[in-house]
Amino acid sequence: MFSRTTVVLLFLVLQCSSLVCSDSSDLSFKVINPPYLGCEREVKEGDSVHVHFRGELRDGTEFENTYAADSAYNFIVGSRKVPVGMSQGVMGMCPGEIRELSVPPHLGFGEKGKDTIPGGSWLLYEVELLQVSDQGIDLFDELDVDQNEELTLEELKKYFSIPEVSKAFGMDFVSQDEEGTGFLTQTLMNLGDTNSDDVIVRDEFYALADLQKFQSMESAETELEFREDL
Ligand SMILES: [Ca+2]
Ligand SMILES: [Ca+2]
Repeated sequence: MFSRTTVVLLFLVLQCSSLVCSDSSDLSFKVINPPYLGCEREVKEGDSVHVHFRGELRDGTEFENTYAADSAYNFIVGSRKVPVGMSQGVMGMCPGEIRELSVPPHLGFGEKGKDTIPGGSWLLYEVELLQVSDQGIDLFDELDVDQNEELTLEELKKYFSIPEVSKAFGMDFVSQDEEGTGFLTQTLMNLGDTNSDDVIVRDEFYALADLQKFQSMESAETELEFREDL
């Protein structure tokens, strides 16, 4: 007769192919629409991608729809801006391709959930890749050193030393002294901290839009005023 241990081992062997067990809680996806003809560029880690997507819970509740908002979404693959499952799910995609992703909770919003998404939820996405471009960095991830999803003034200071940012501002900007950088950091905080709680959260940061918007800061710096309580 088989011992209990043997039965358990046999069960595991049946569940696993080769050395890797197929975990039913892994991410899975299927291609709904193949890529445009002649895909020359597949998405890889660190790429900047432009997507449209719909996100639903398993009970059919829609929690996000960029088509409805007519506002395509941009993120760096691997950035903490999106759940791990979203980054994993777009890897290897080509422009024009549409995939359906089934993301388990641990690759989604975990046991805590987020906003209207309850903890422990599976996330079902339909993602359409519009564009992929070369590597970028997610500035929020770069600045949020302690990864608490809030940027303090201290963390924000590093903003102007990030090469991509200094480049956008030009060499004159890089040569700003400490006092000047401090002033600009505070200006950035004032612009981004829309609820005035002295930290910038991810949504506030992205709402500051792209670097182009900041390029006018240097010339506008004399026109901007500090908040009254400073
Ligand atoms: Ca932080
Ligand atoms: Ca804030």
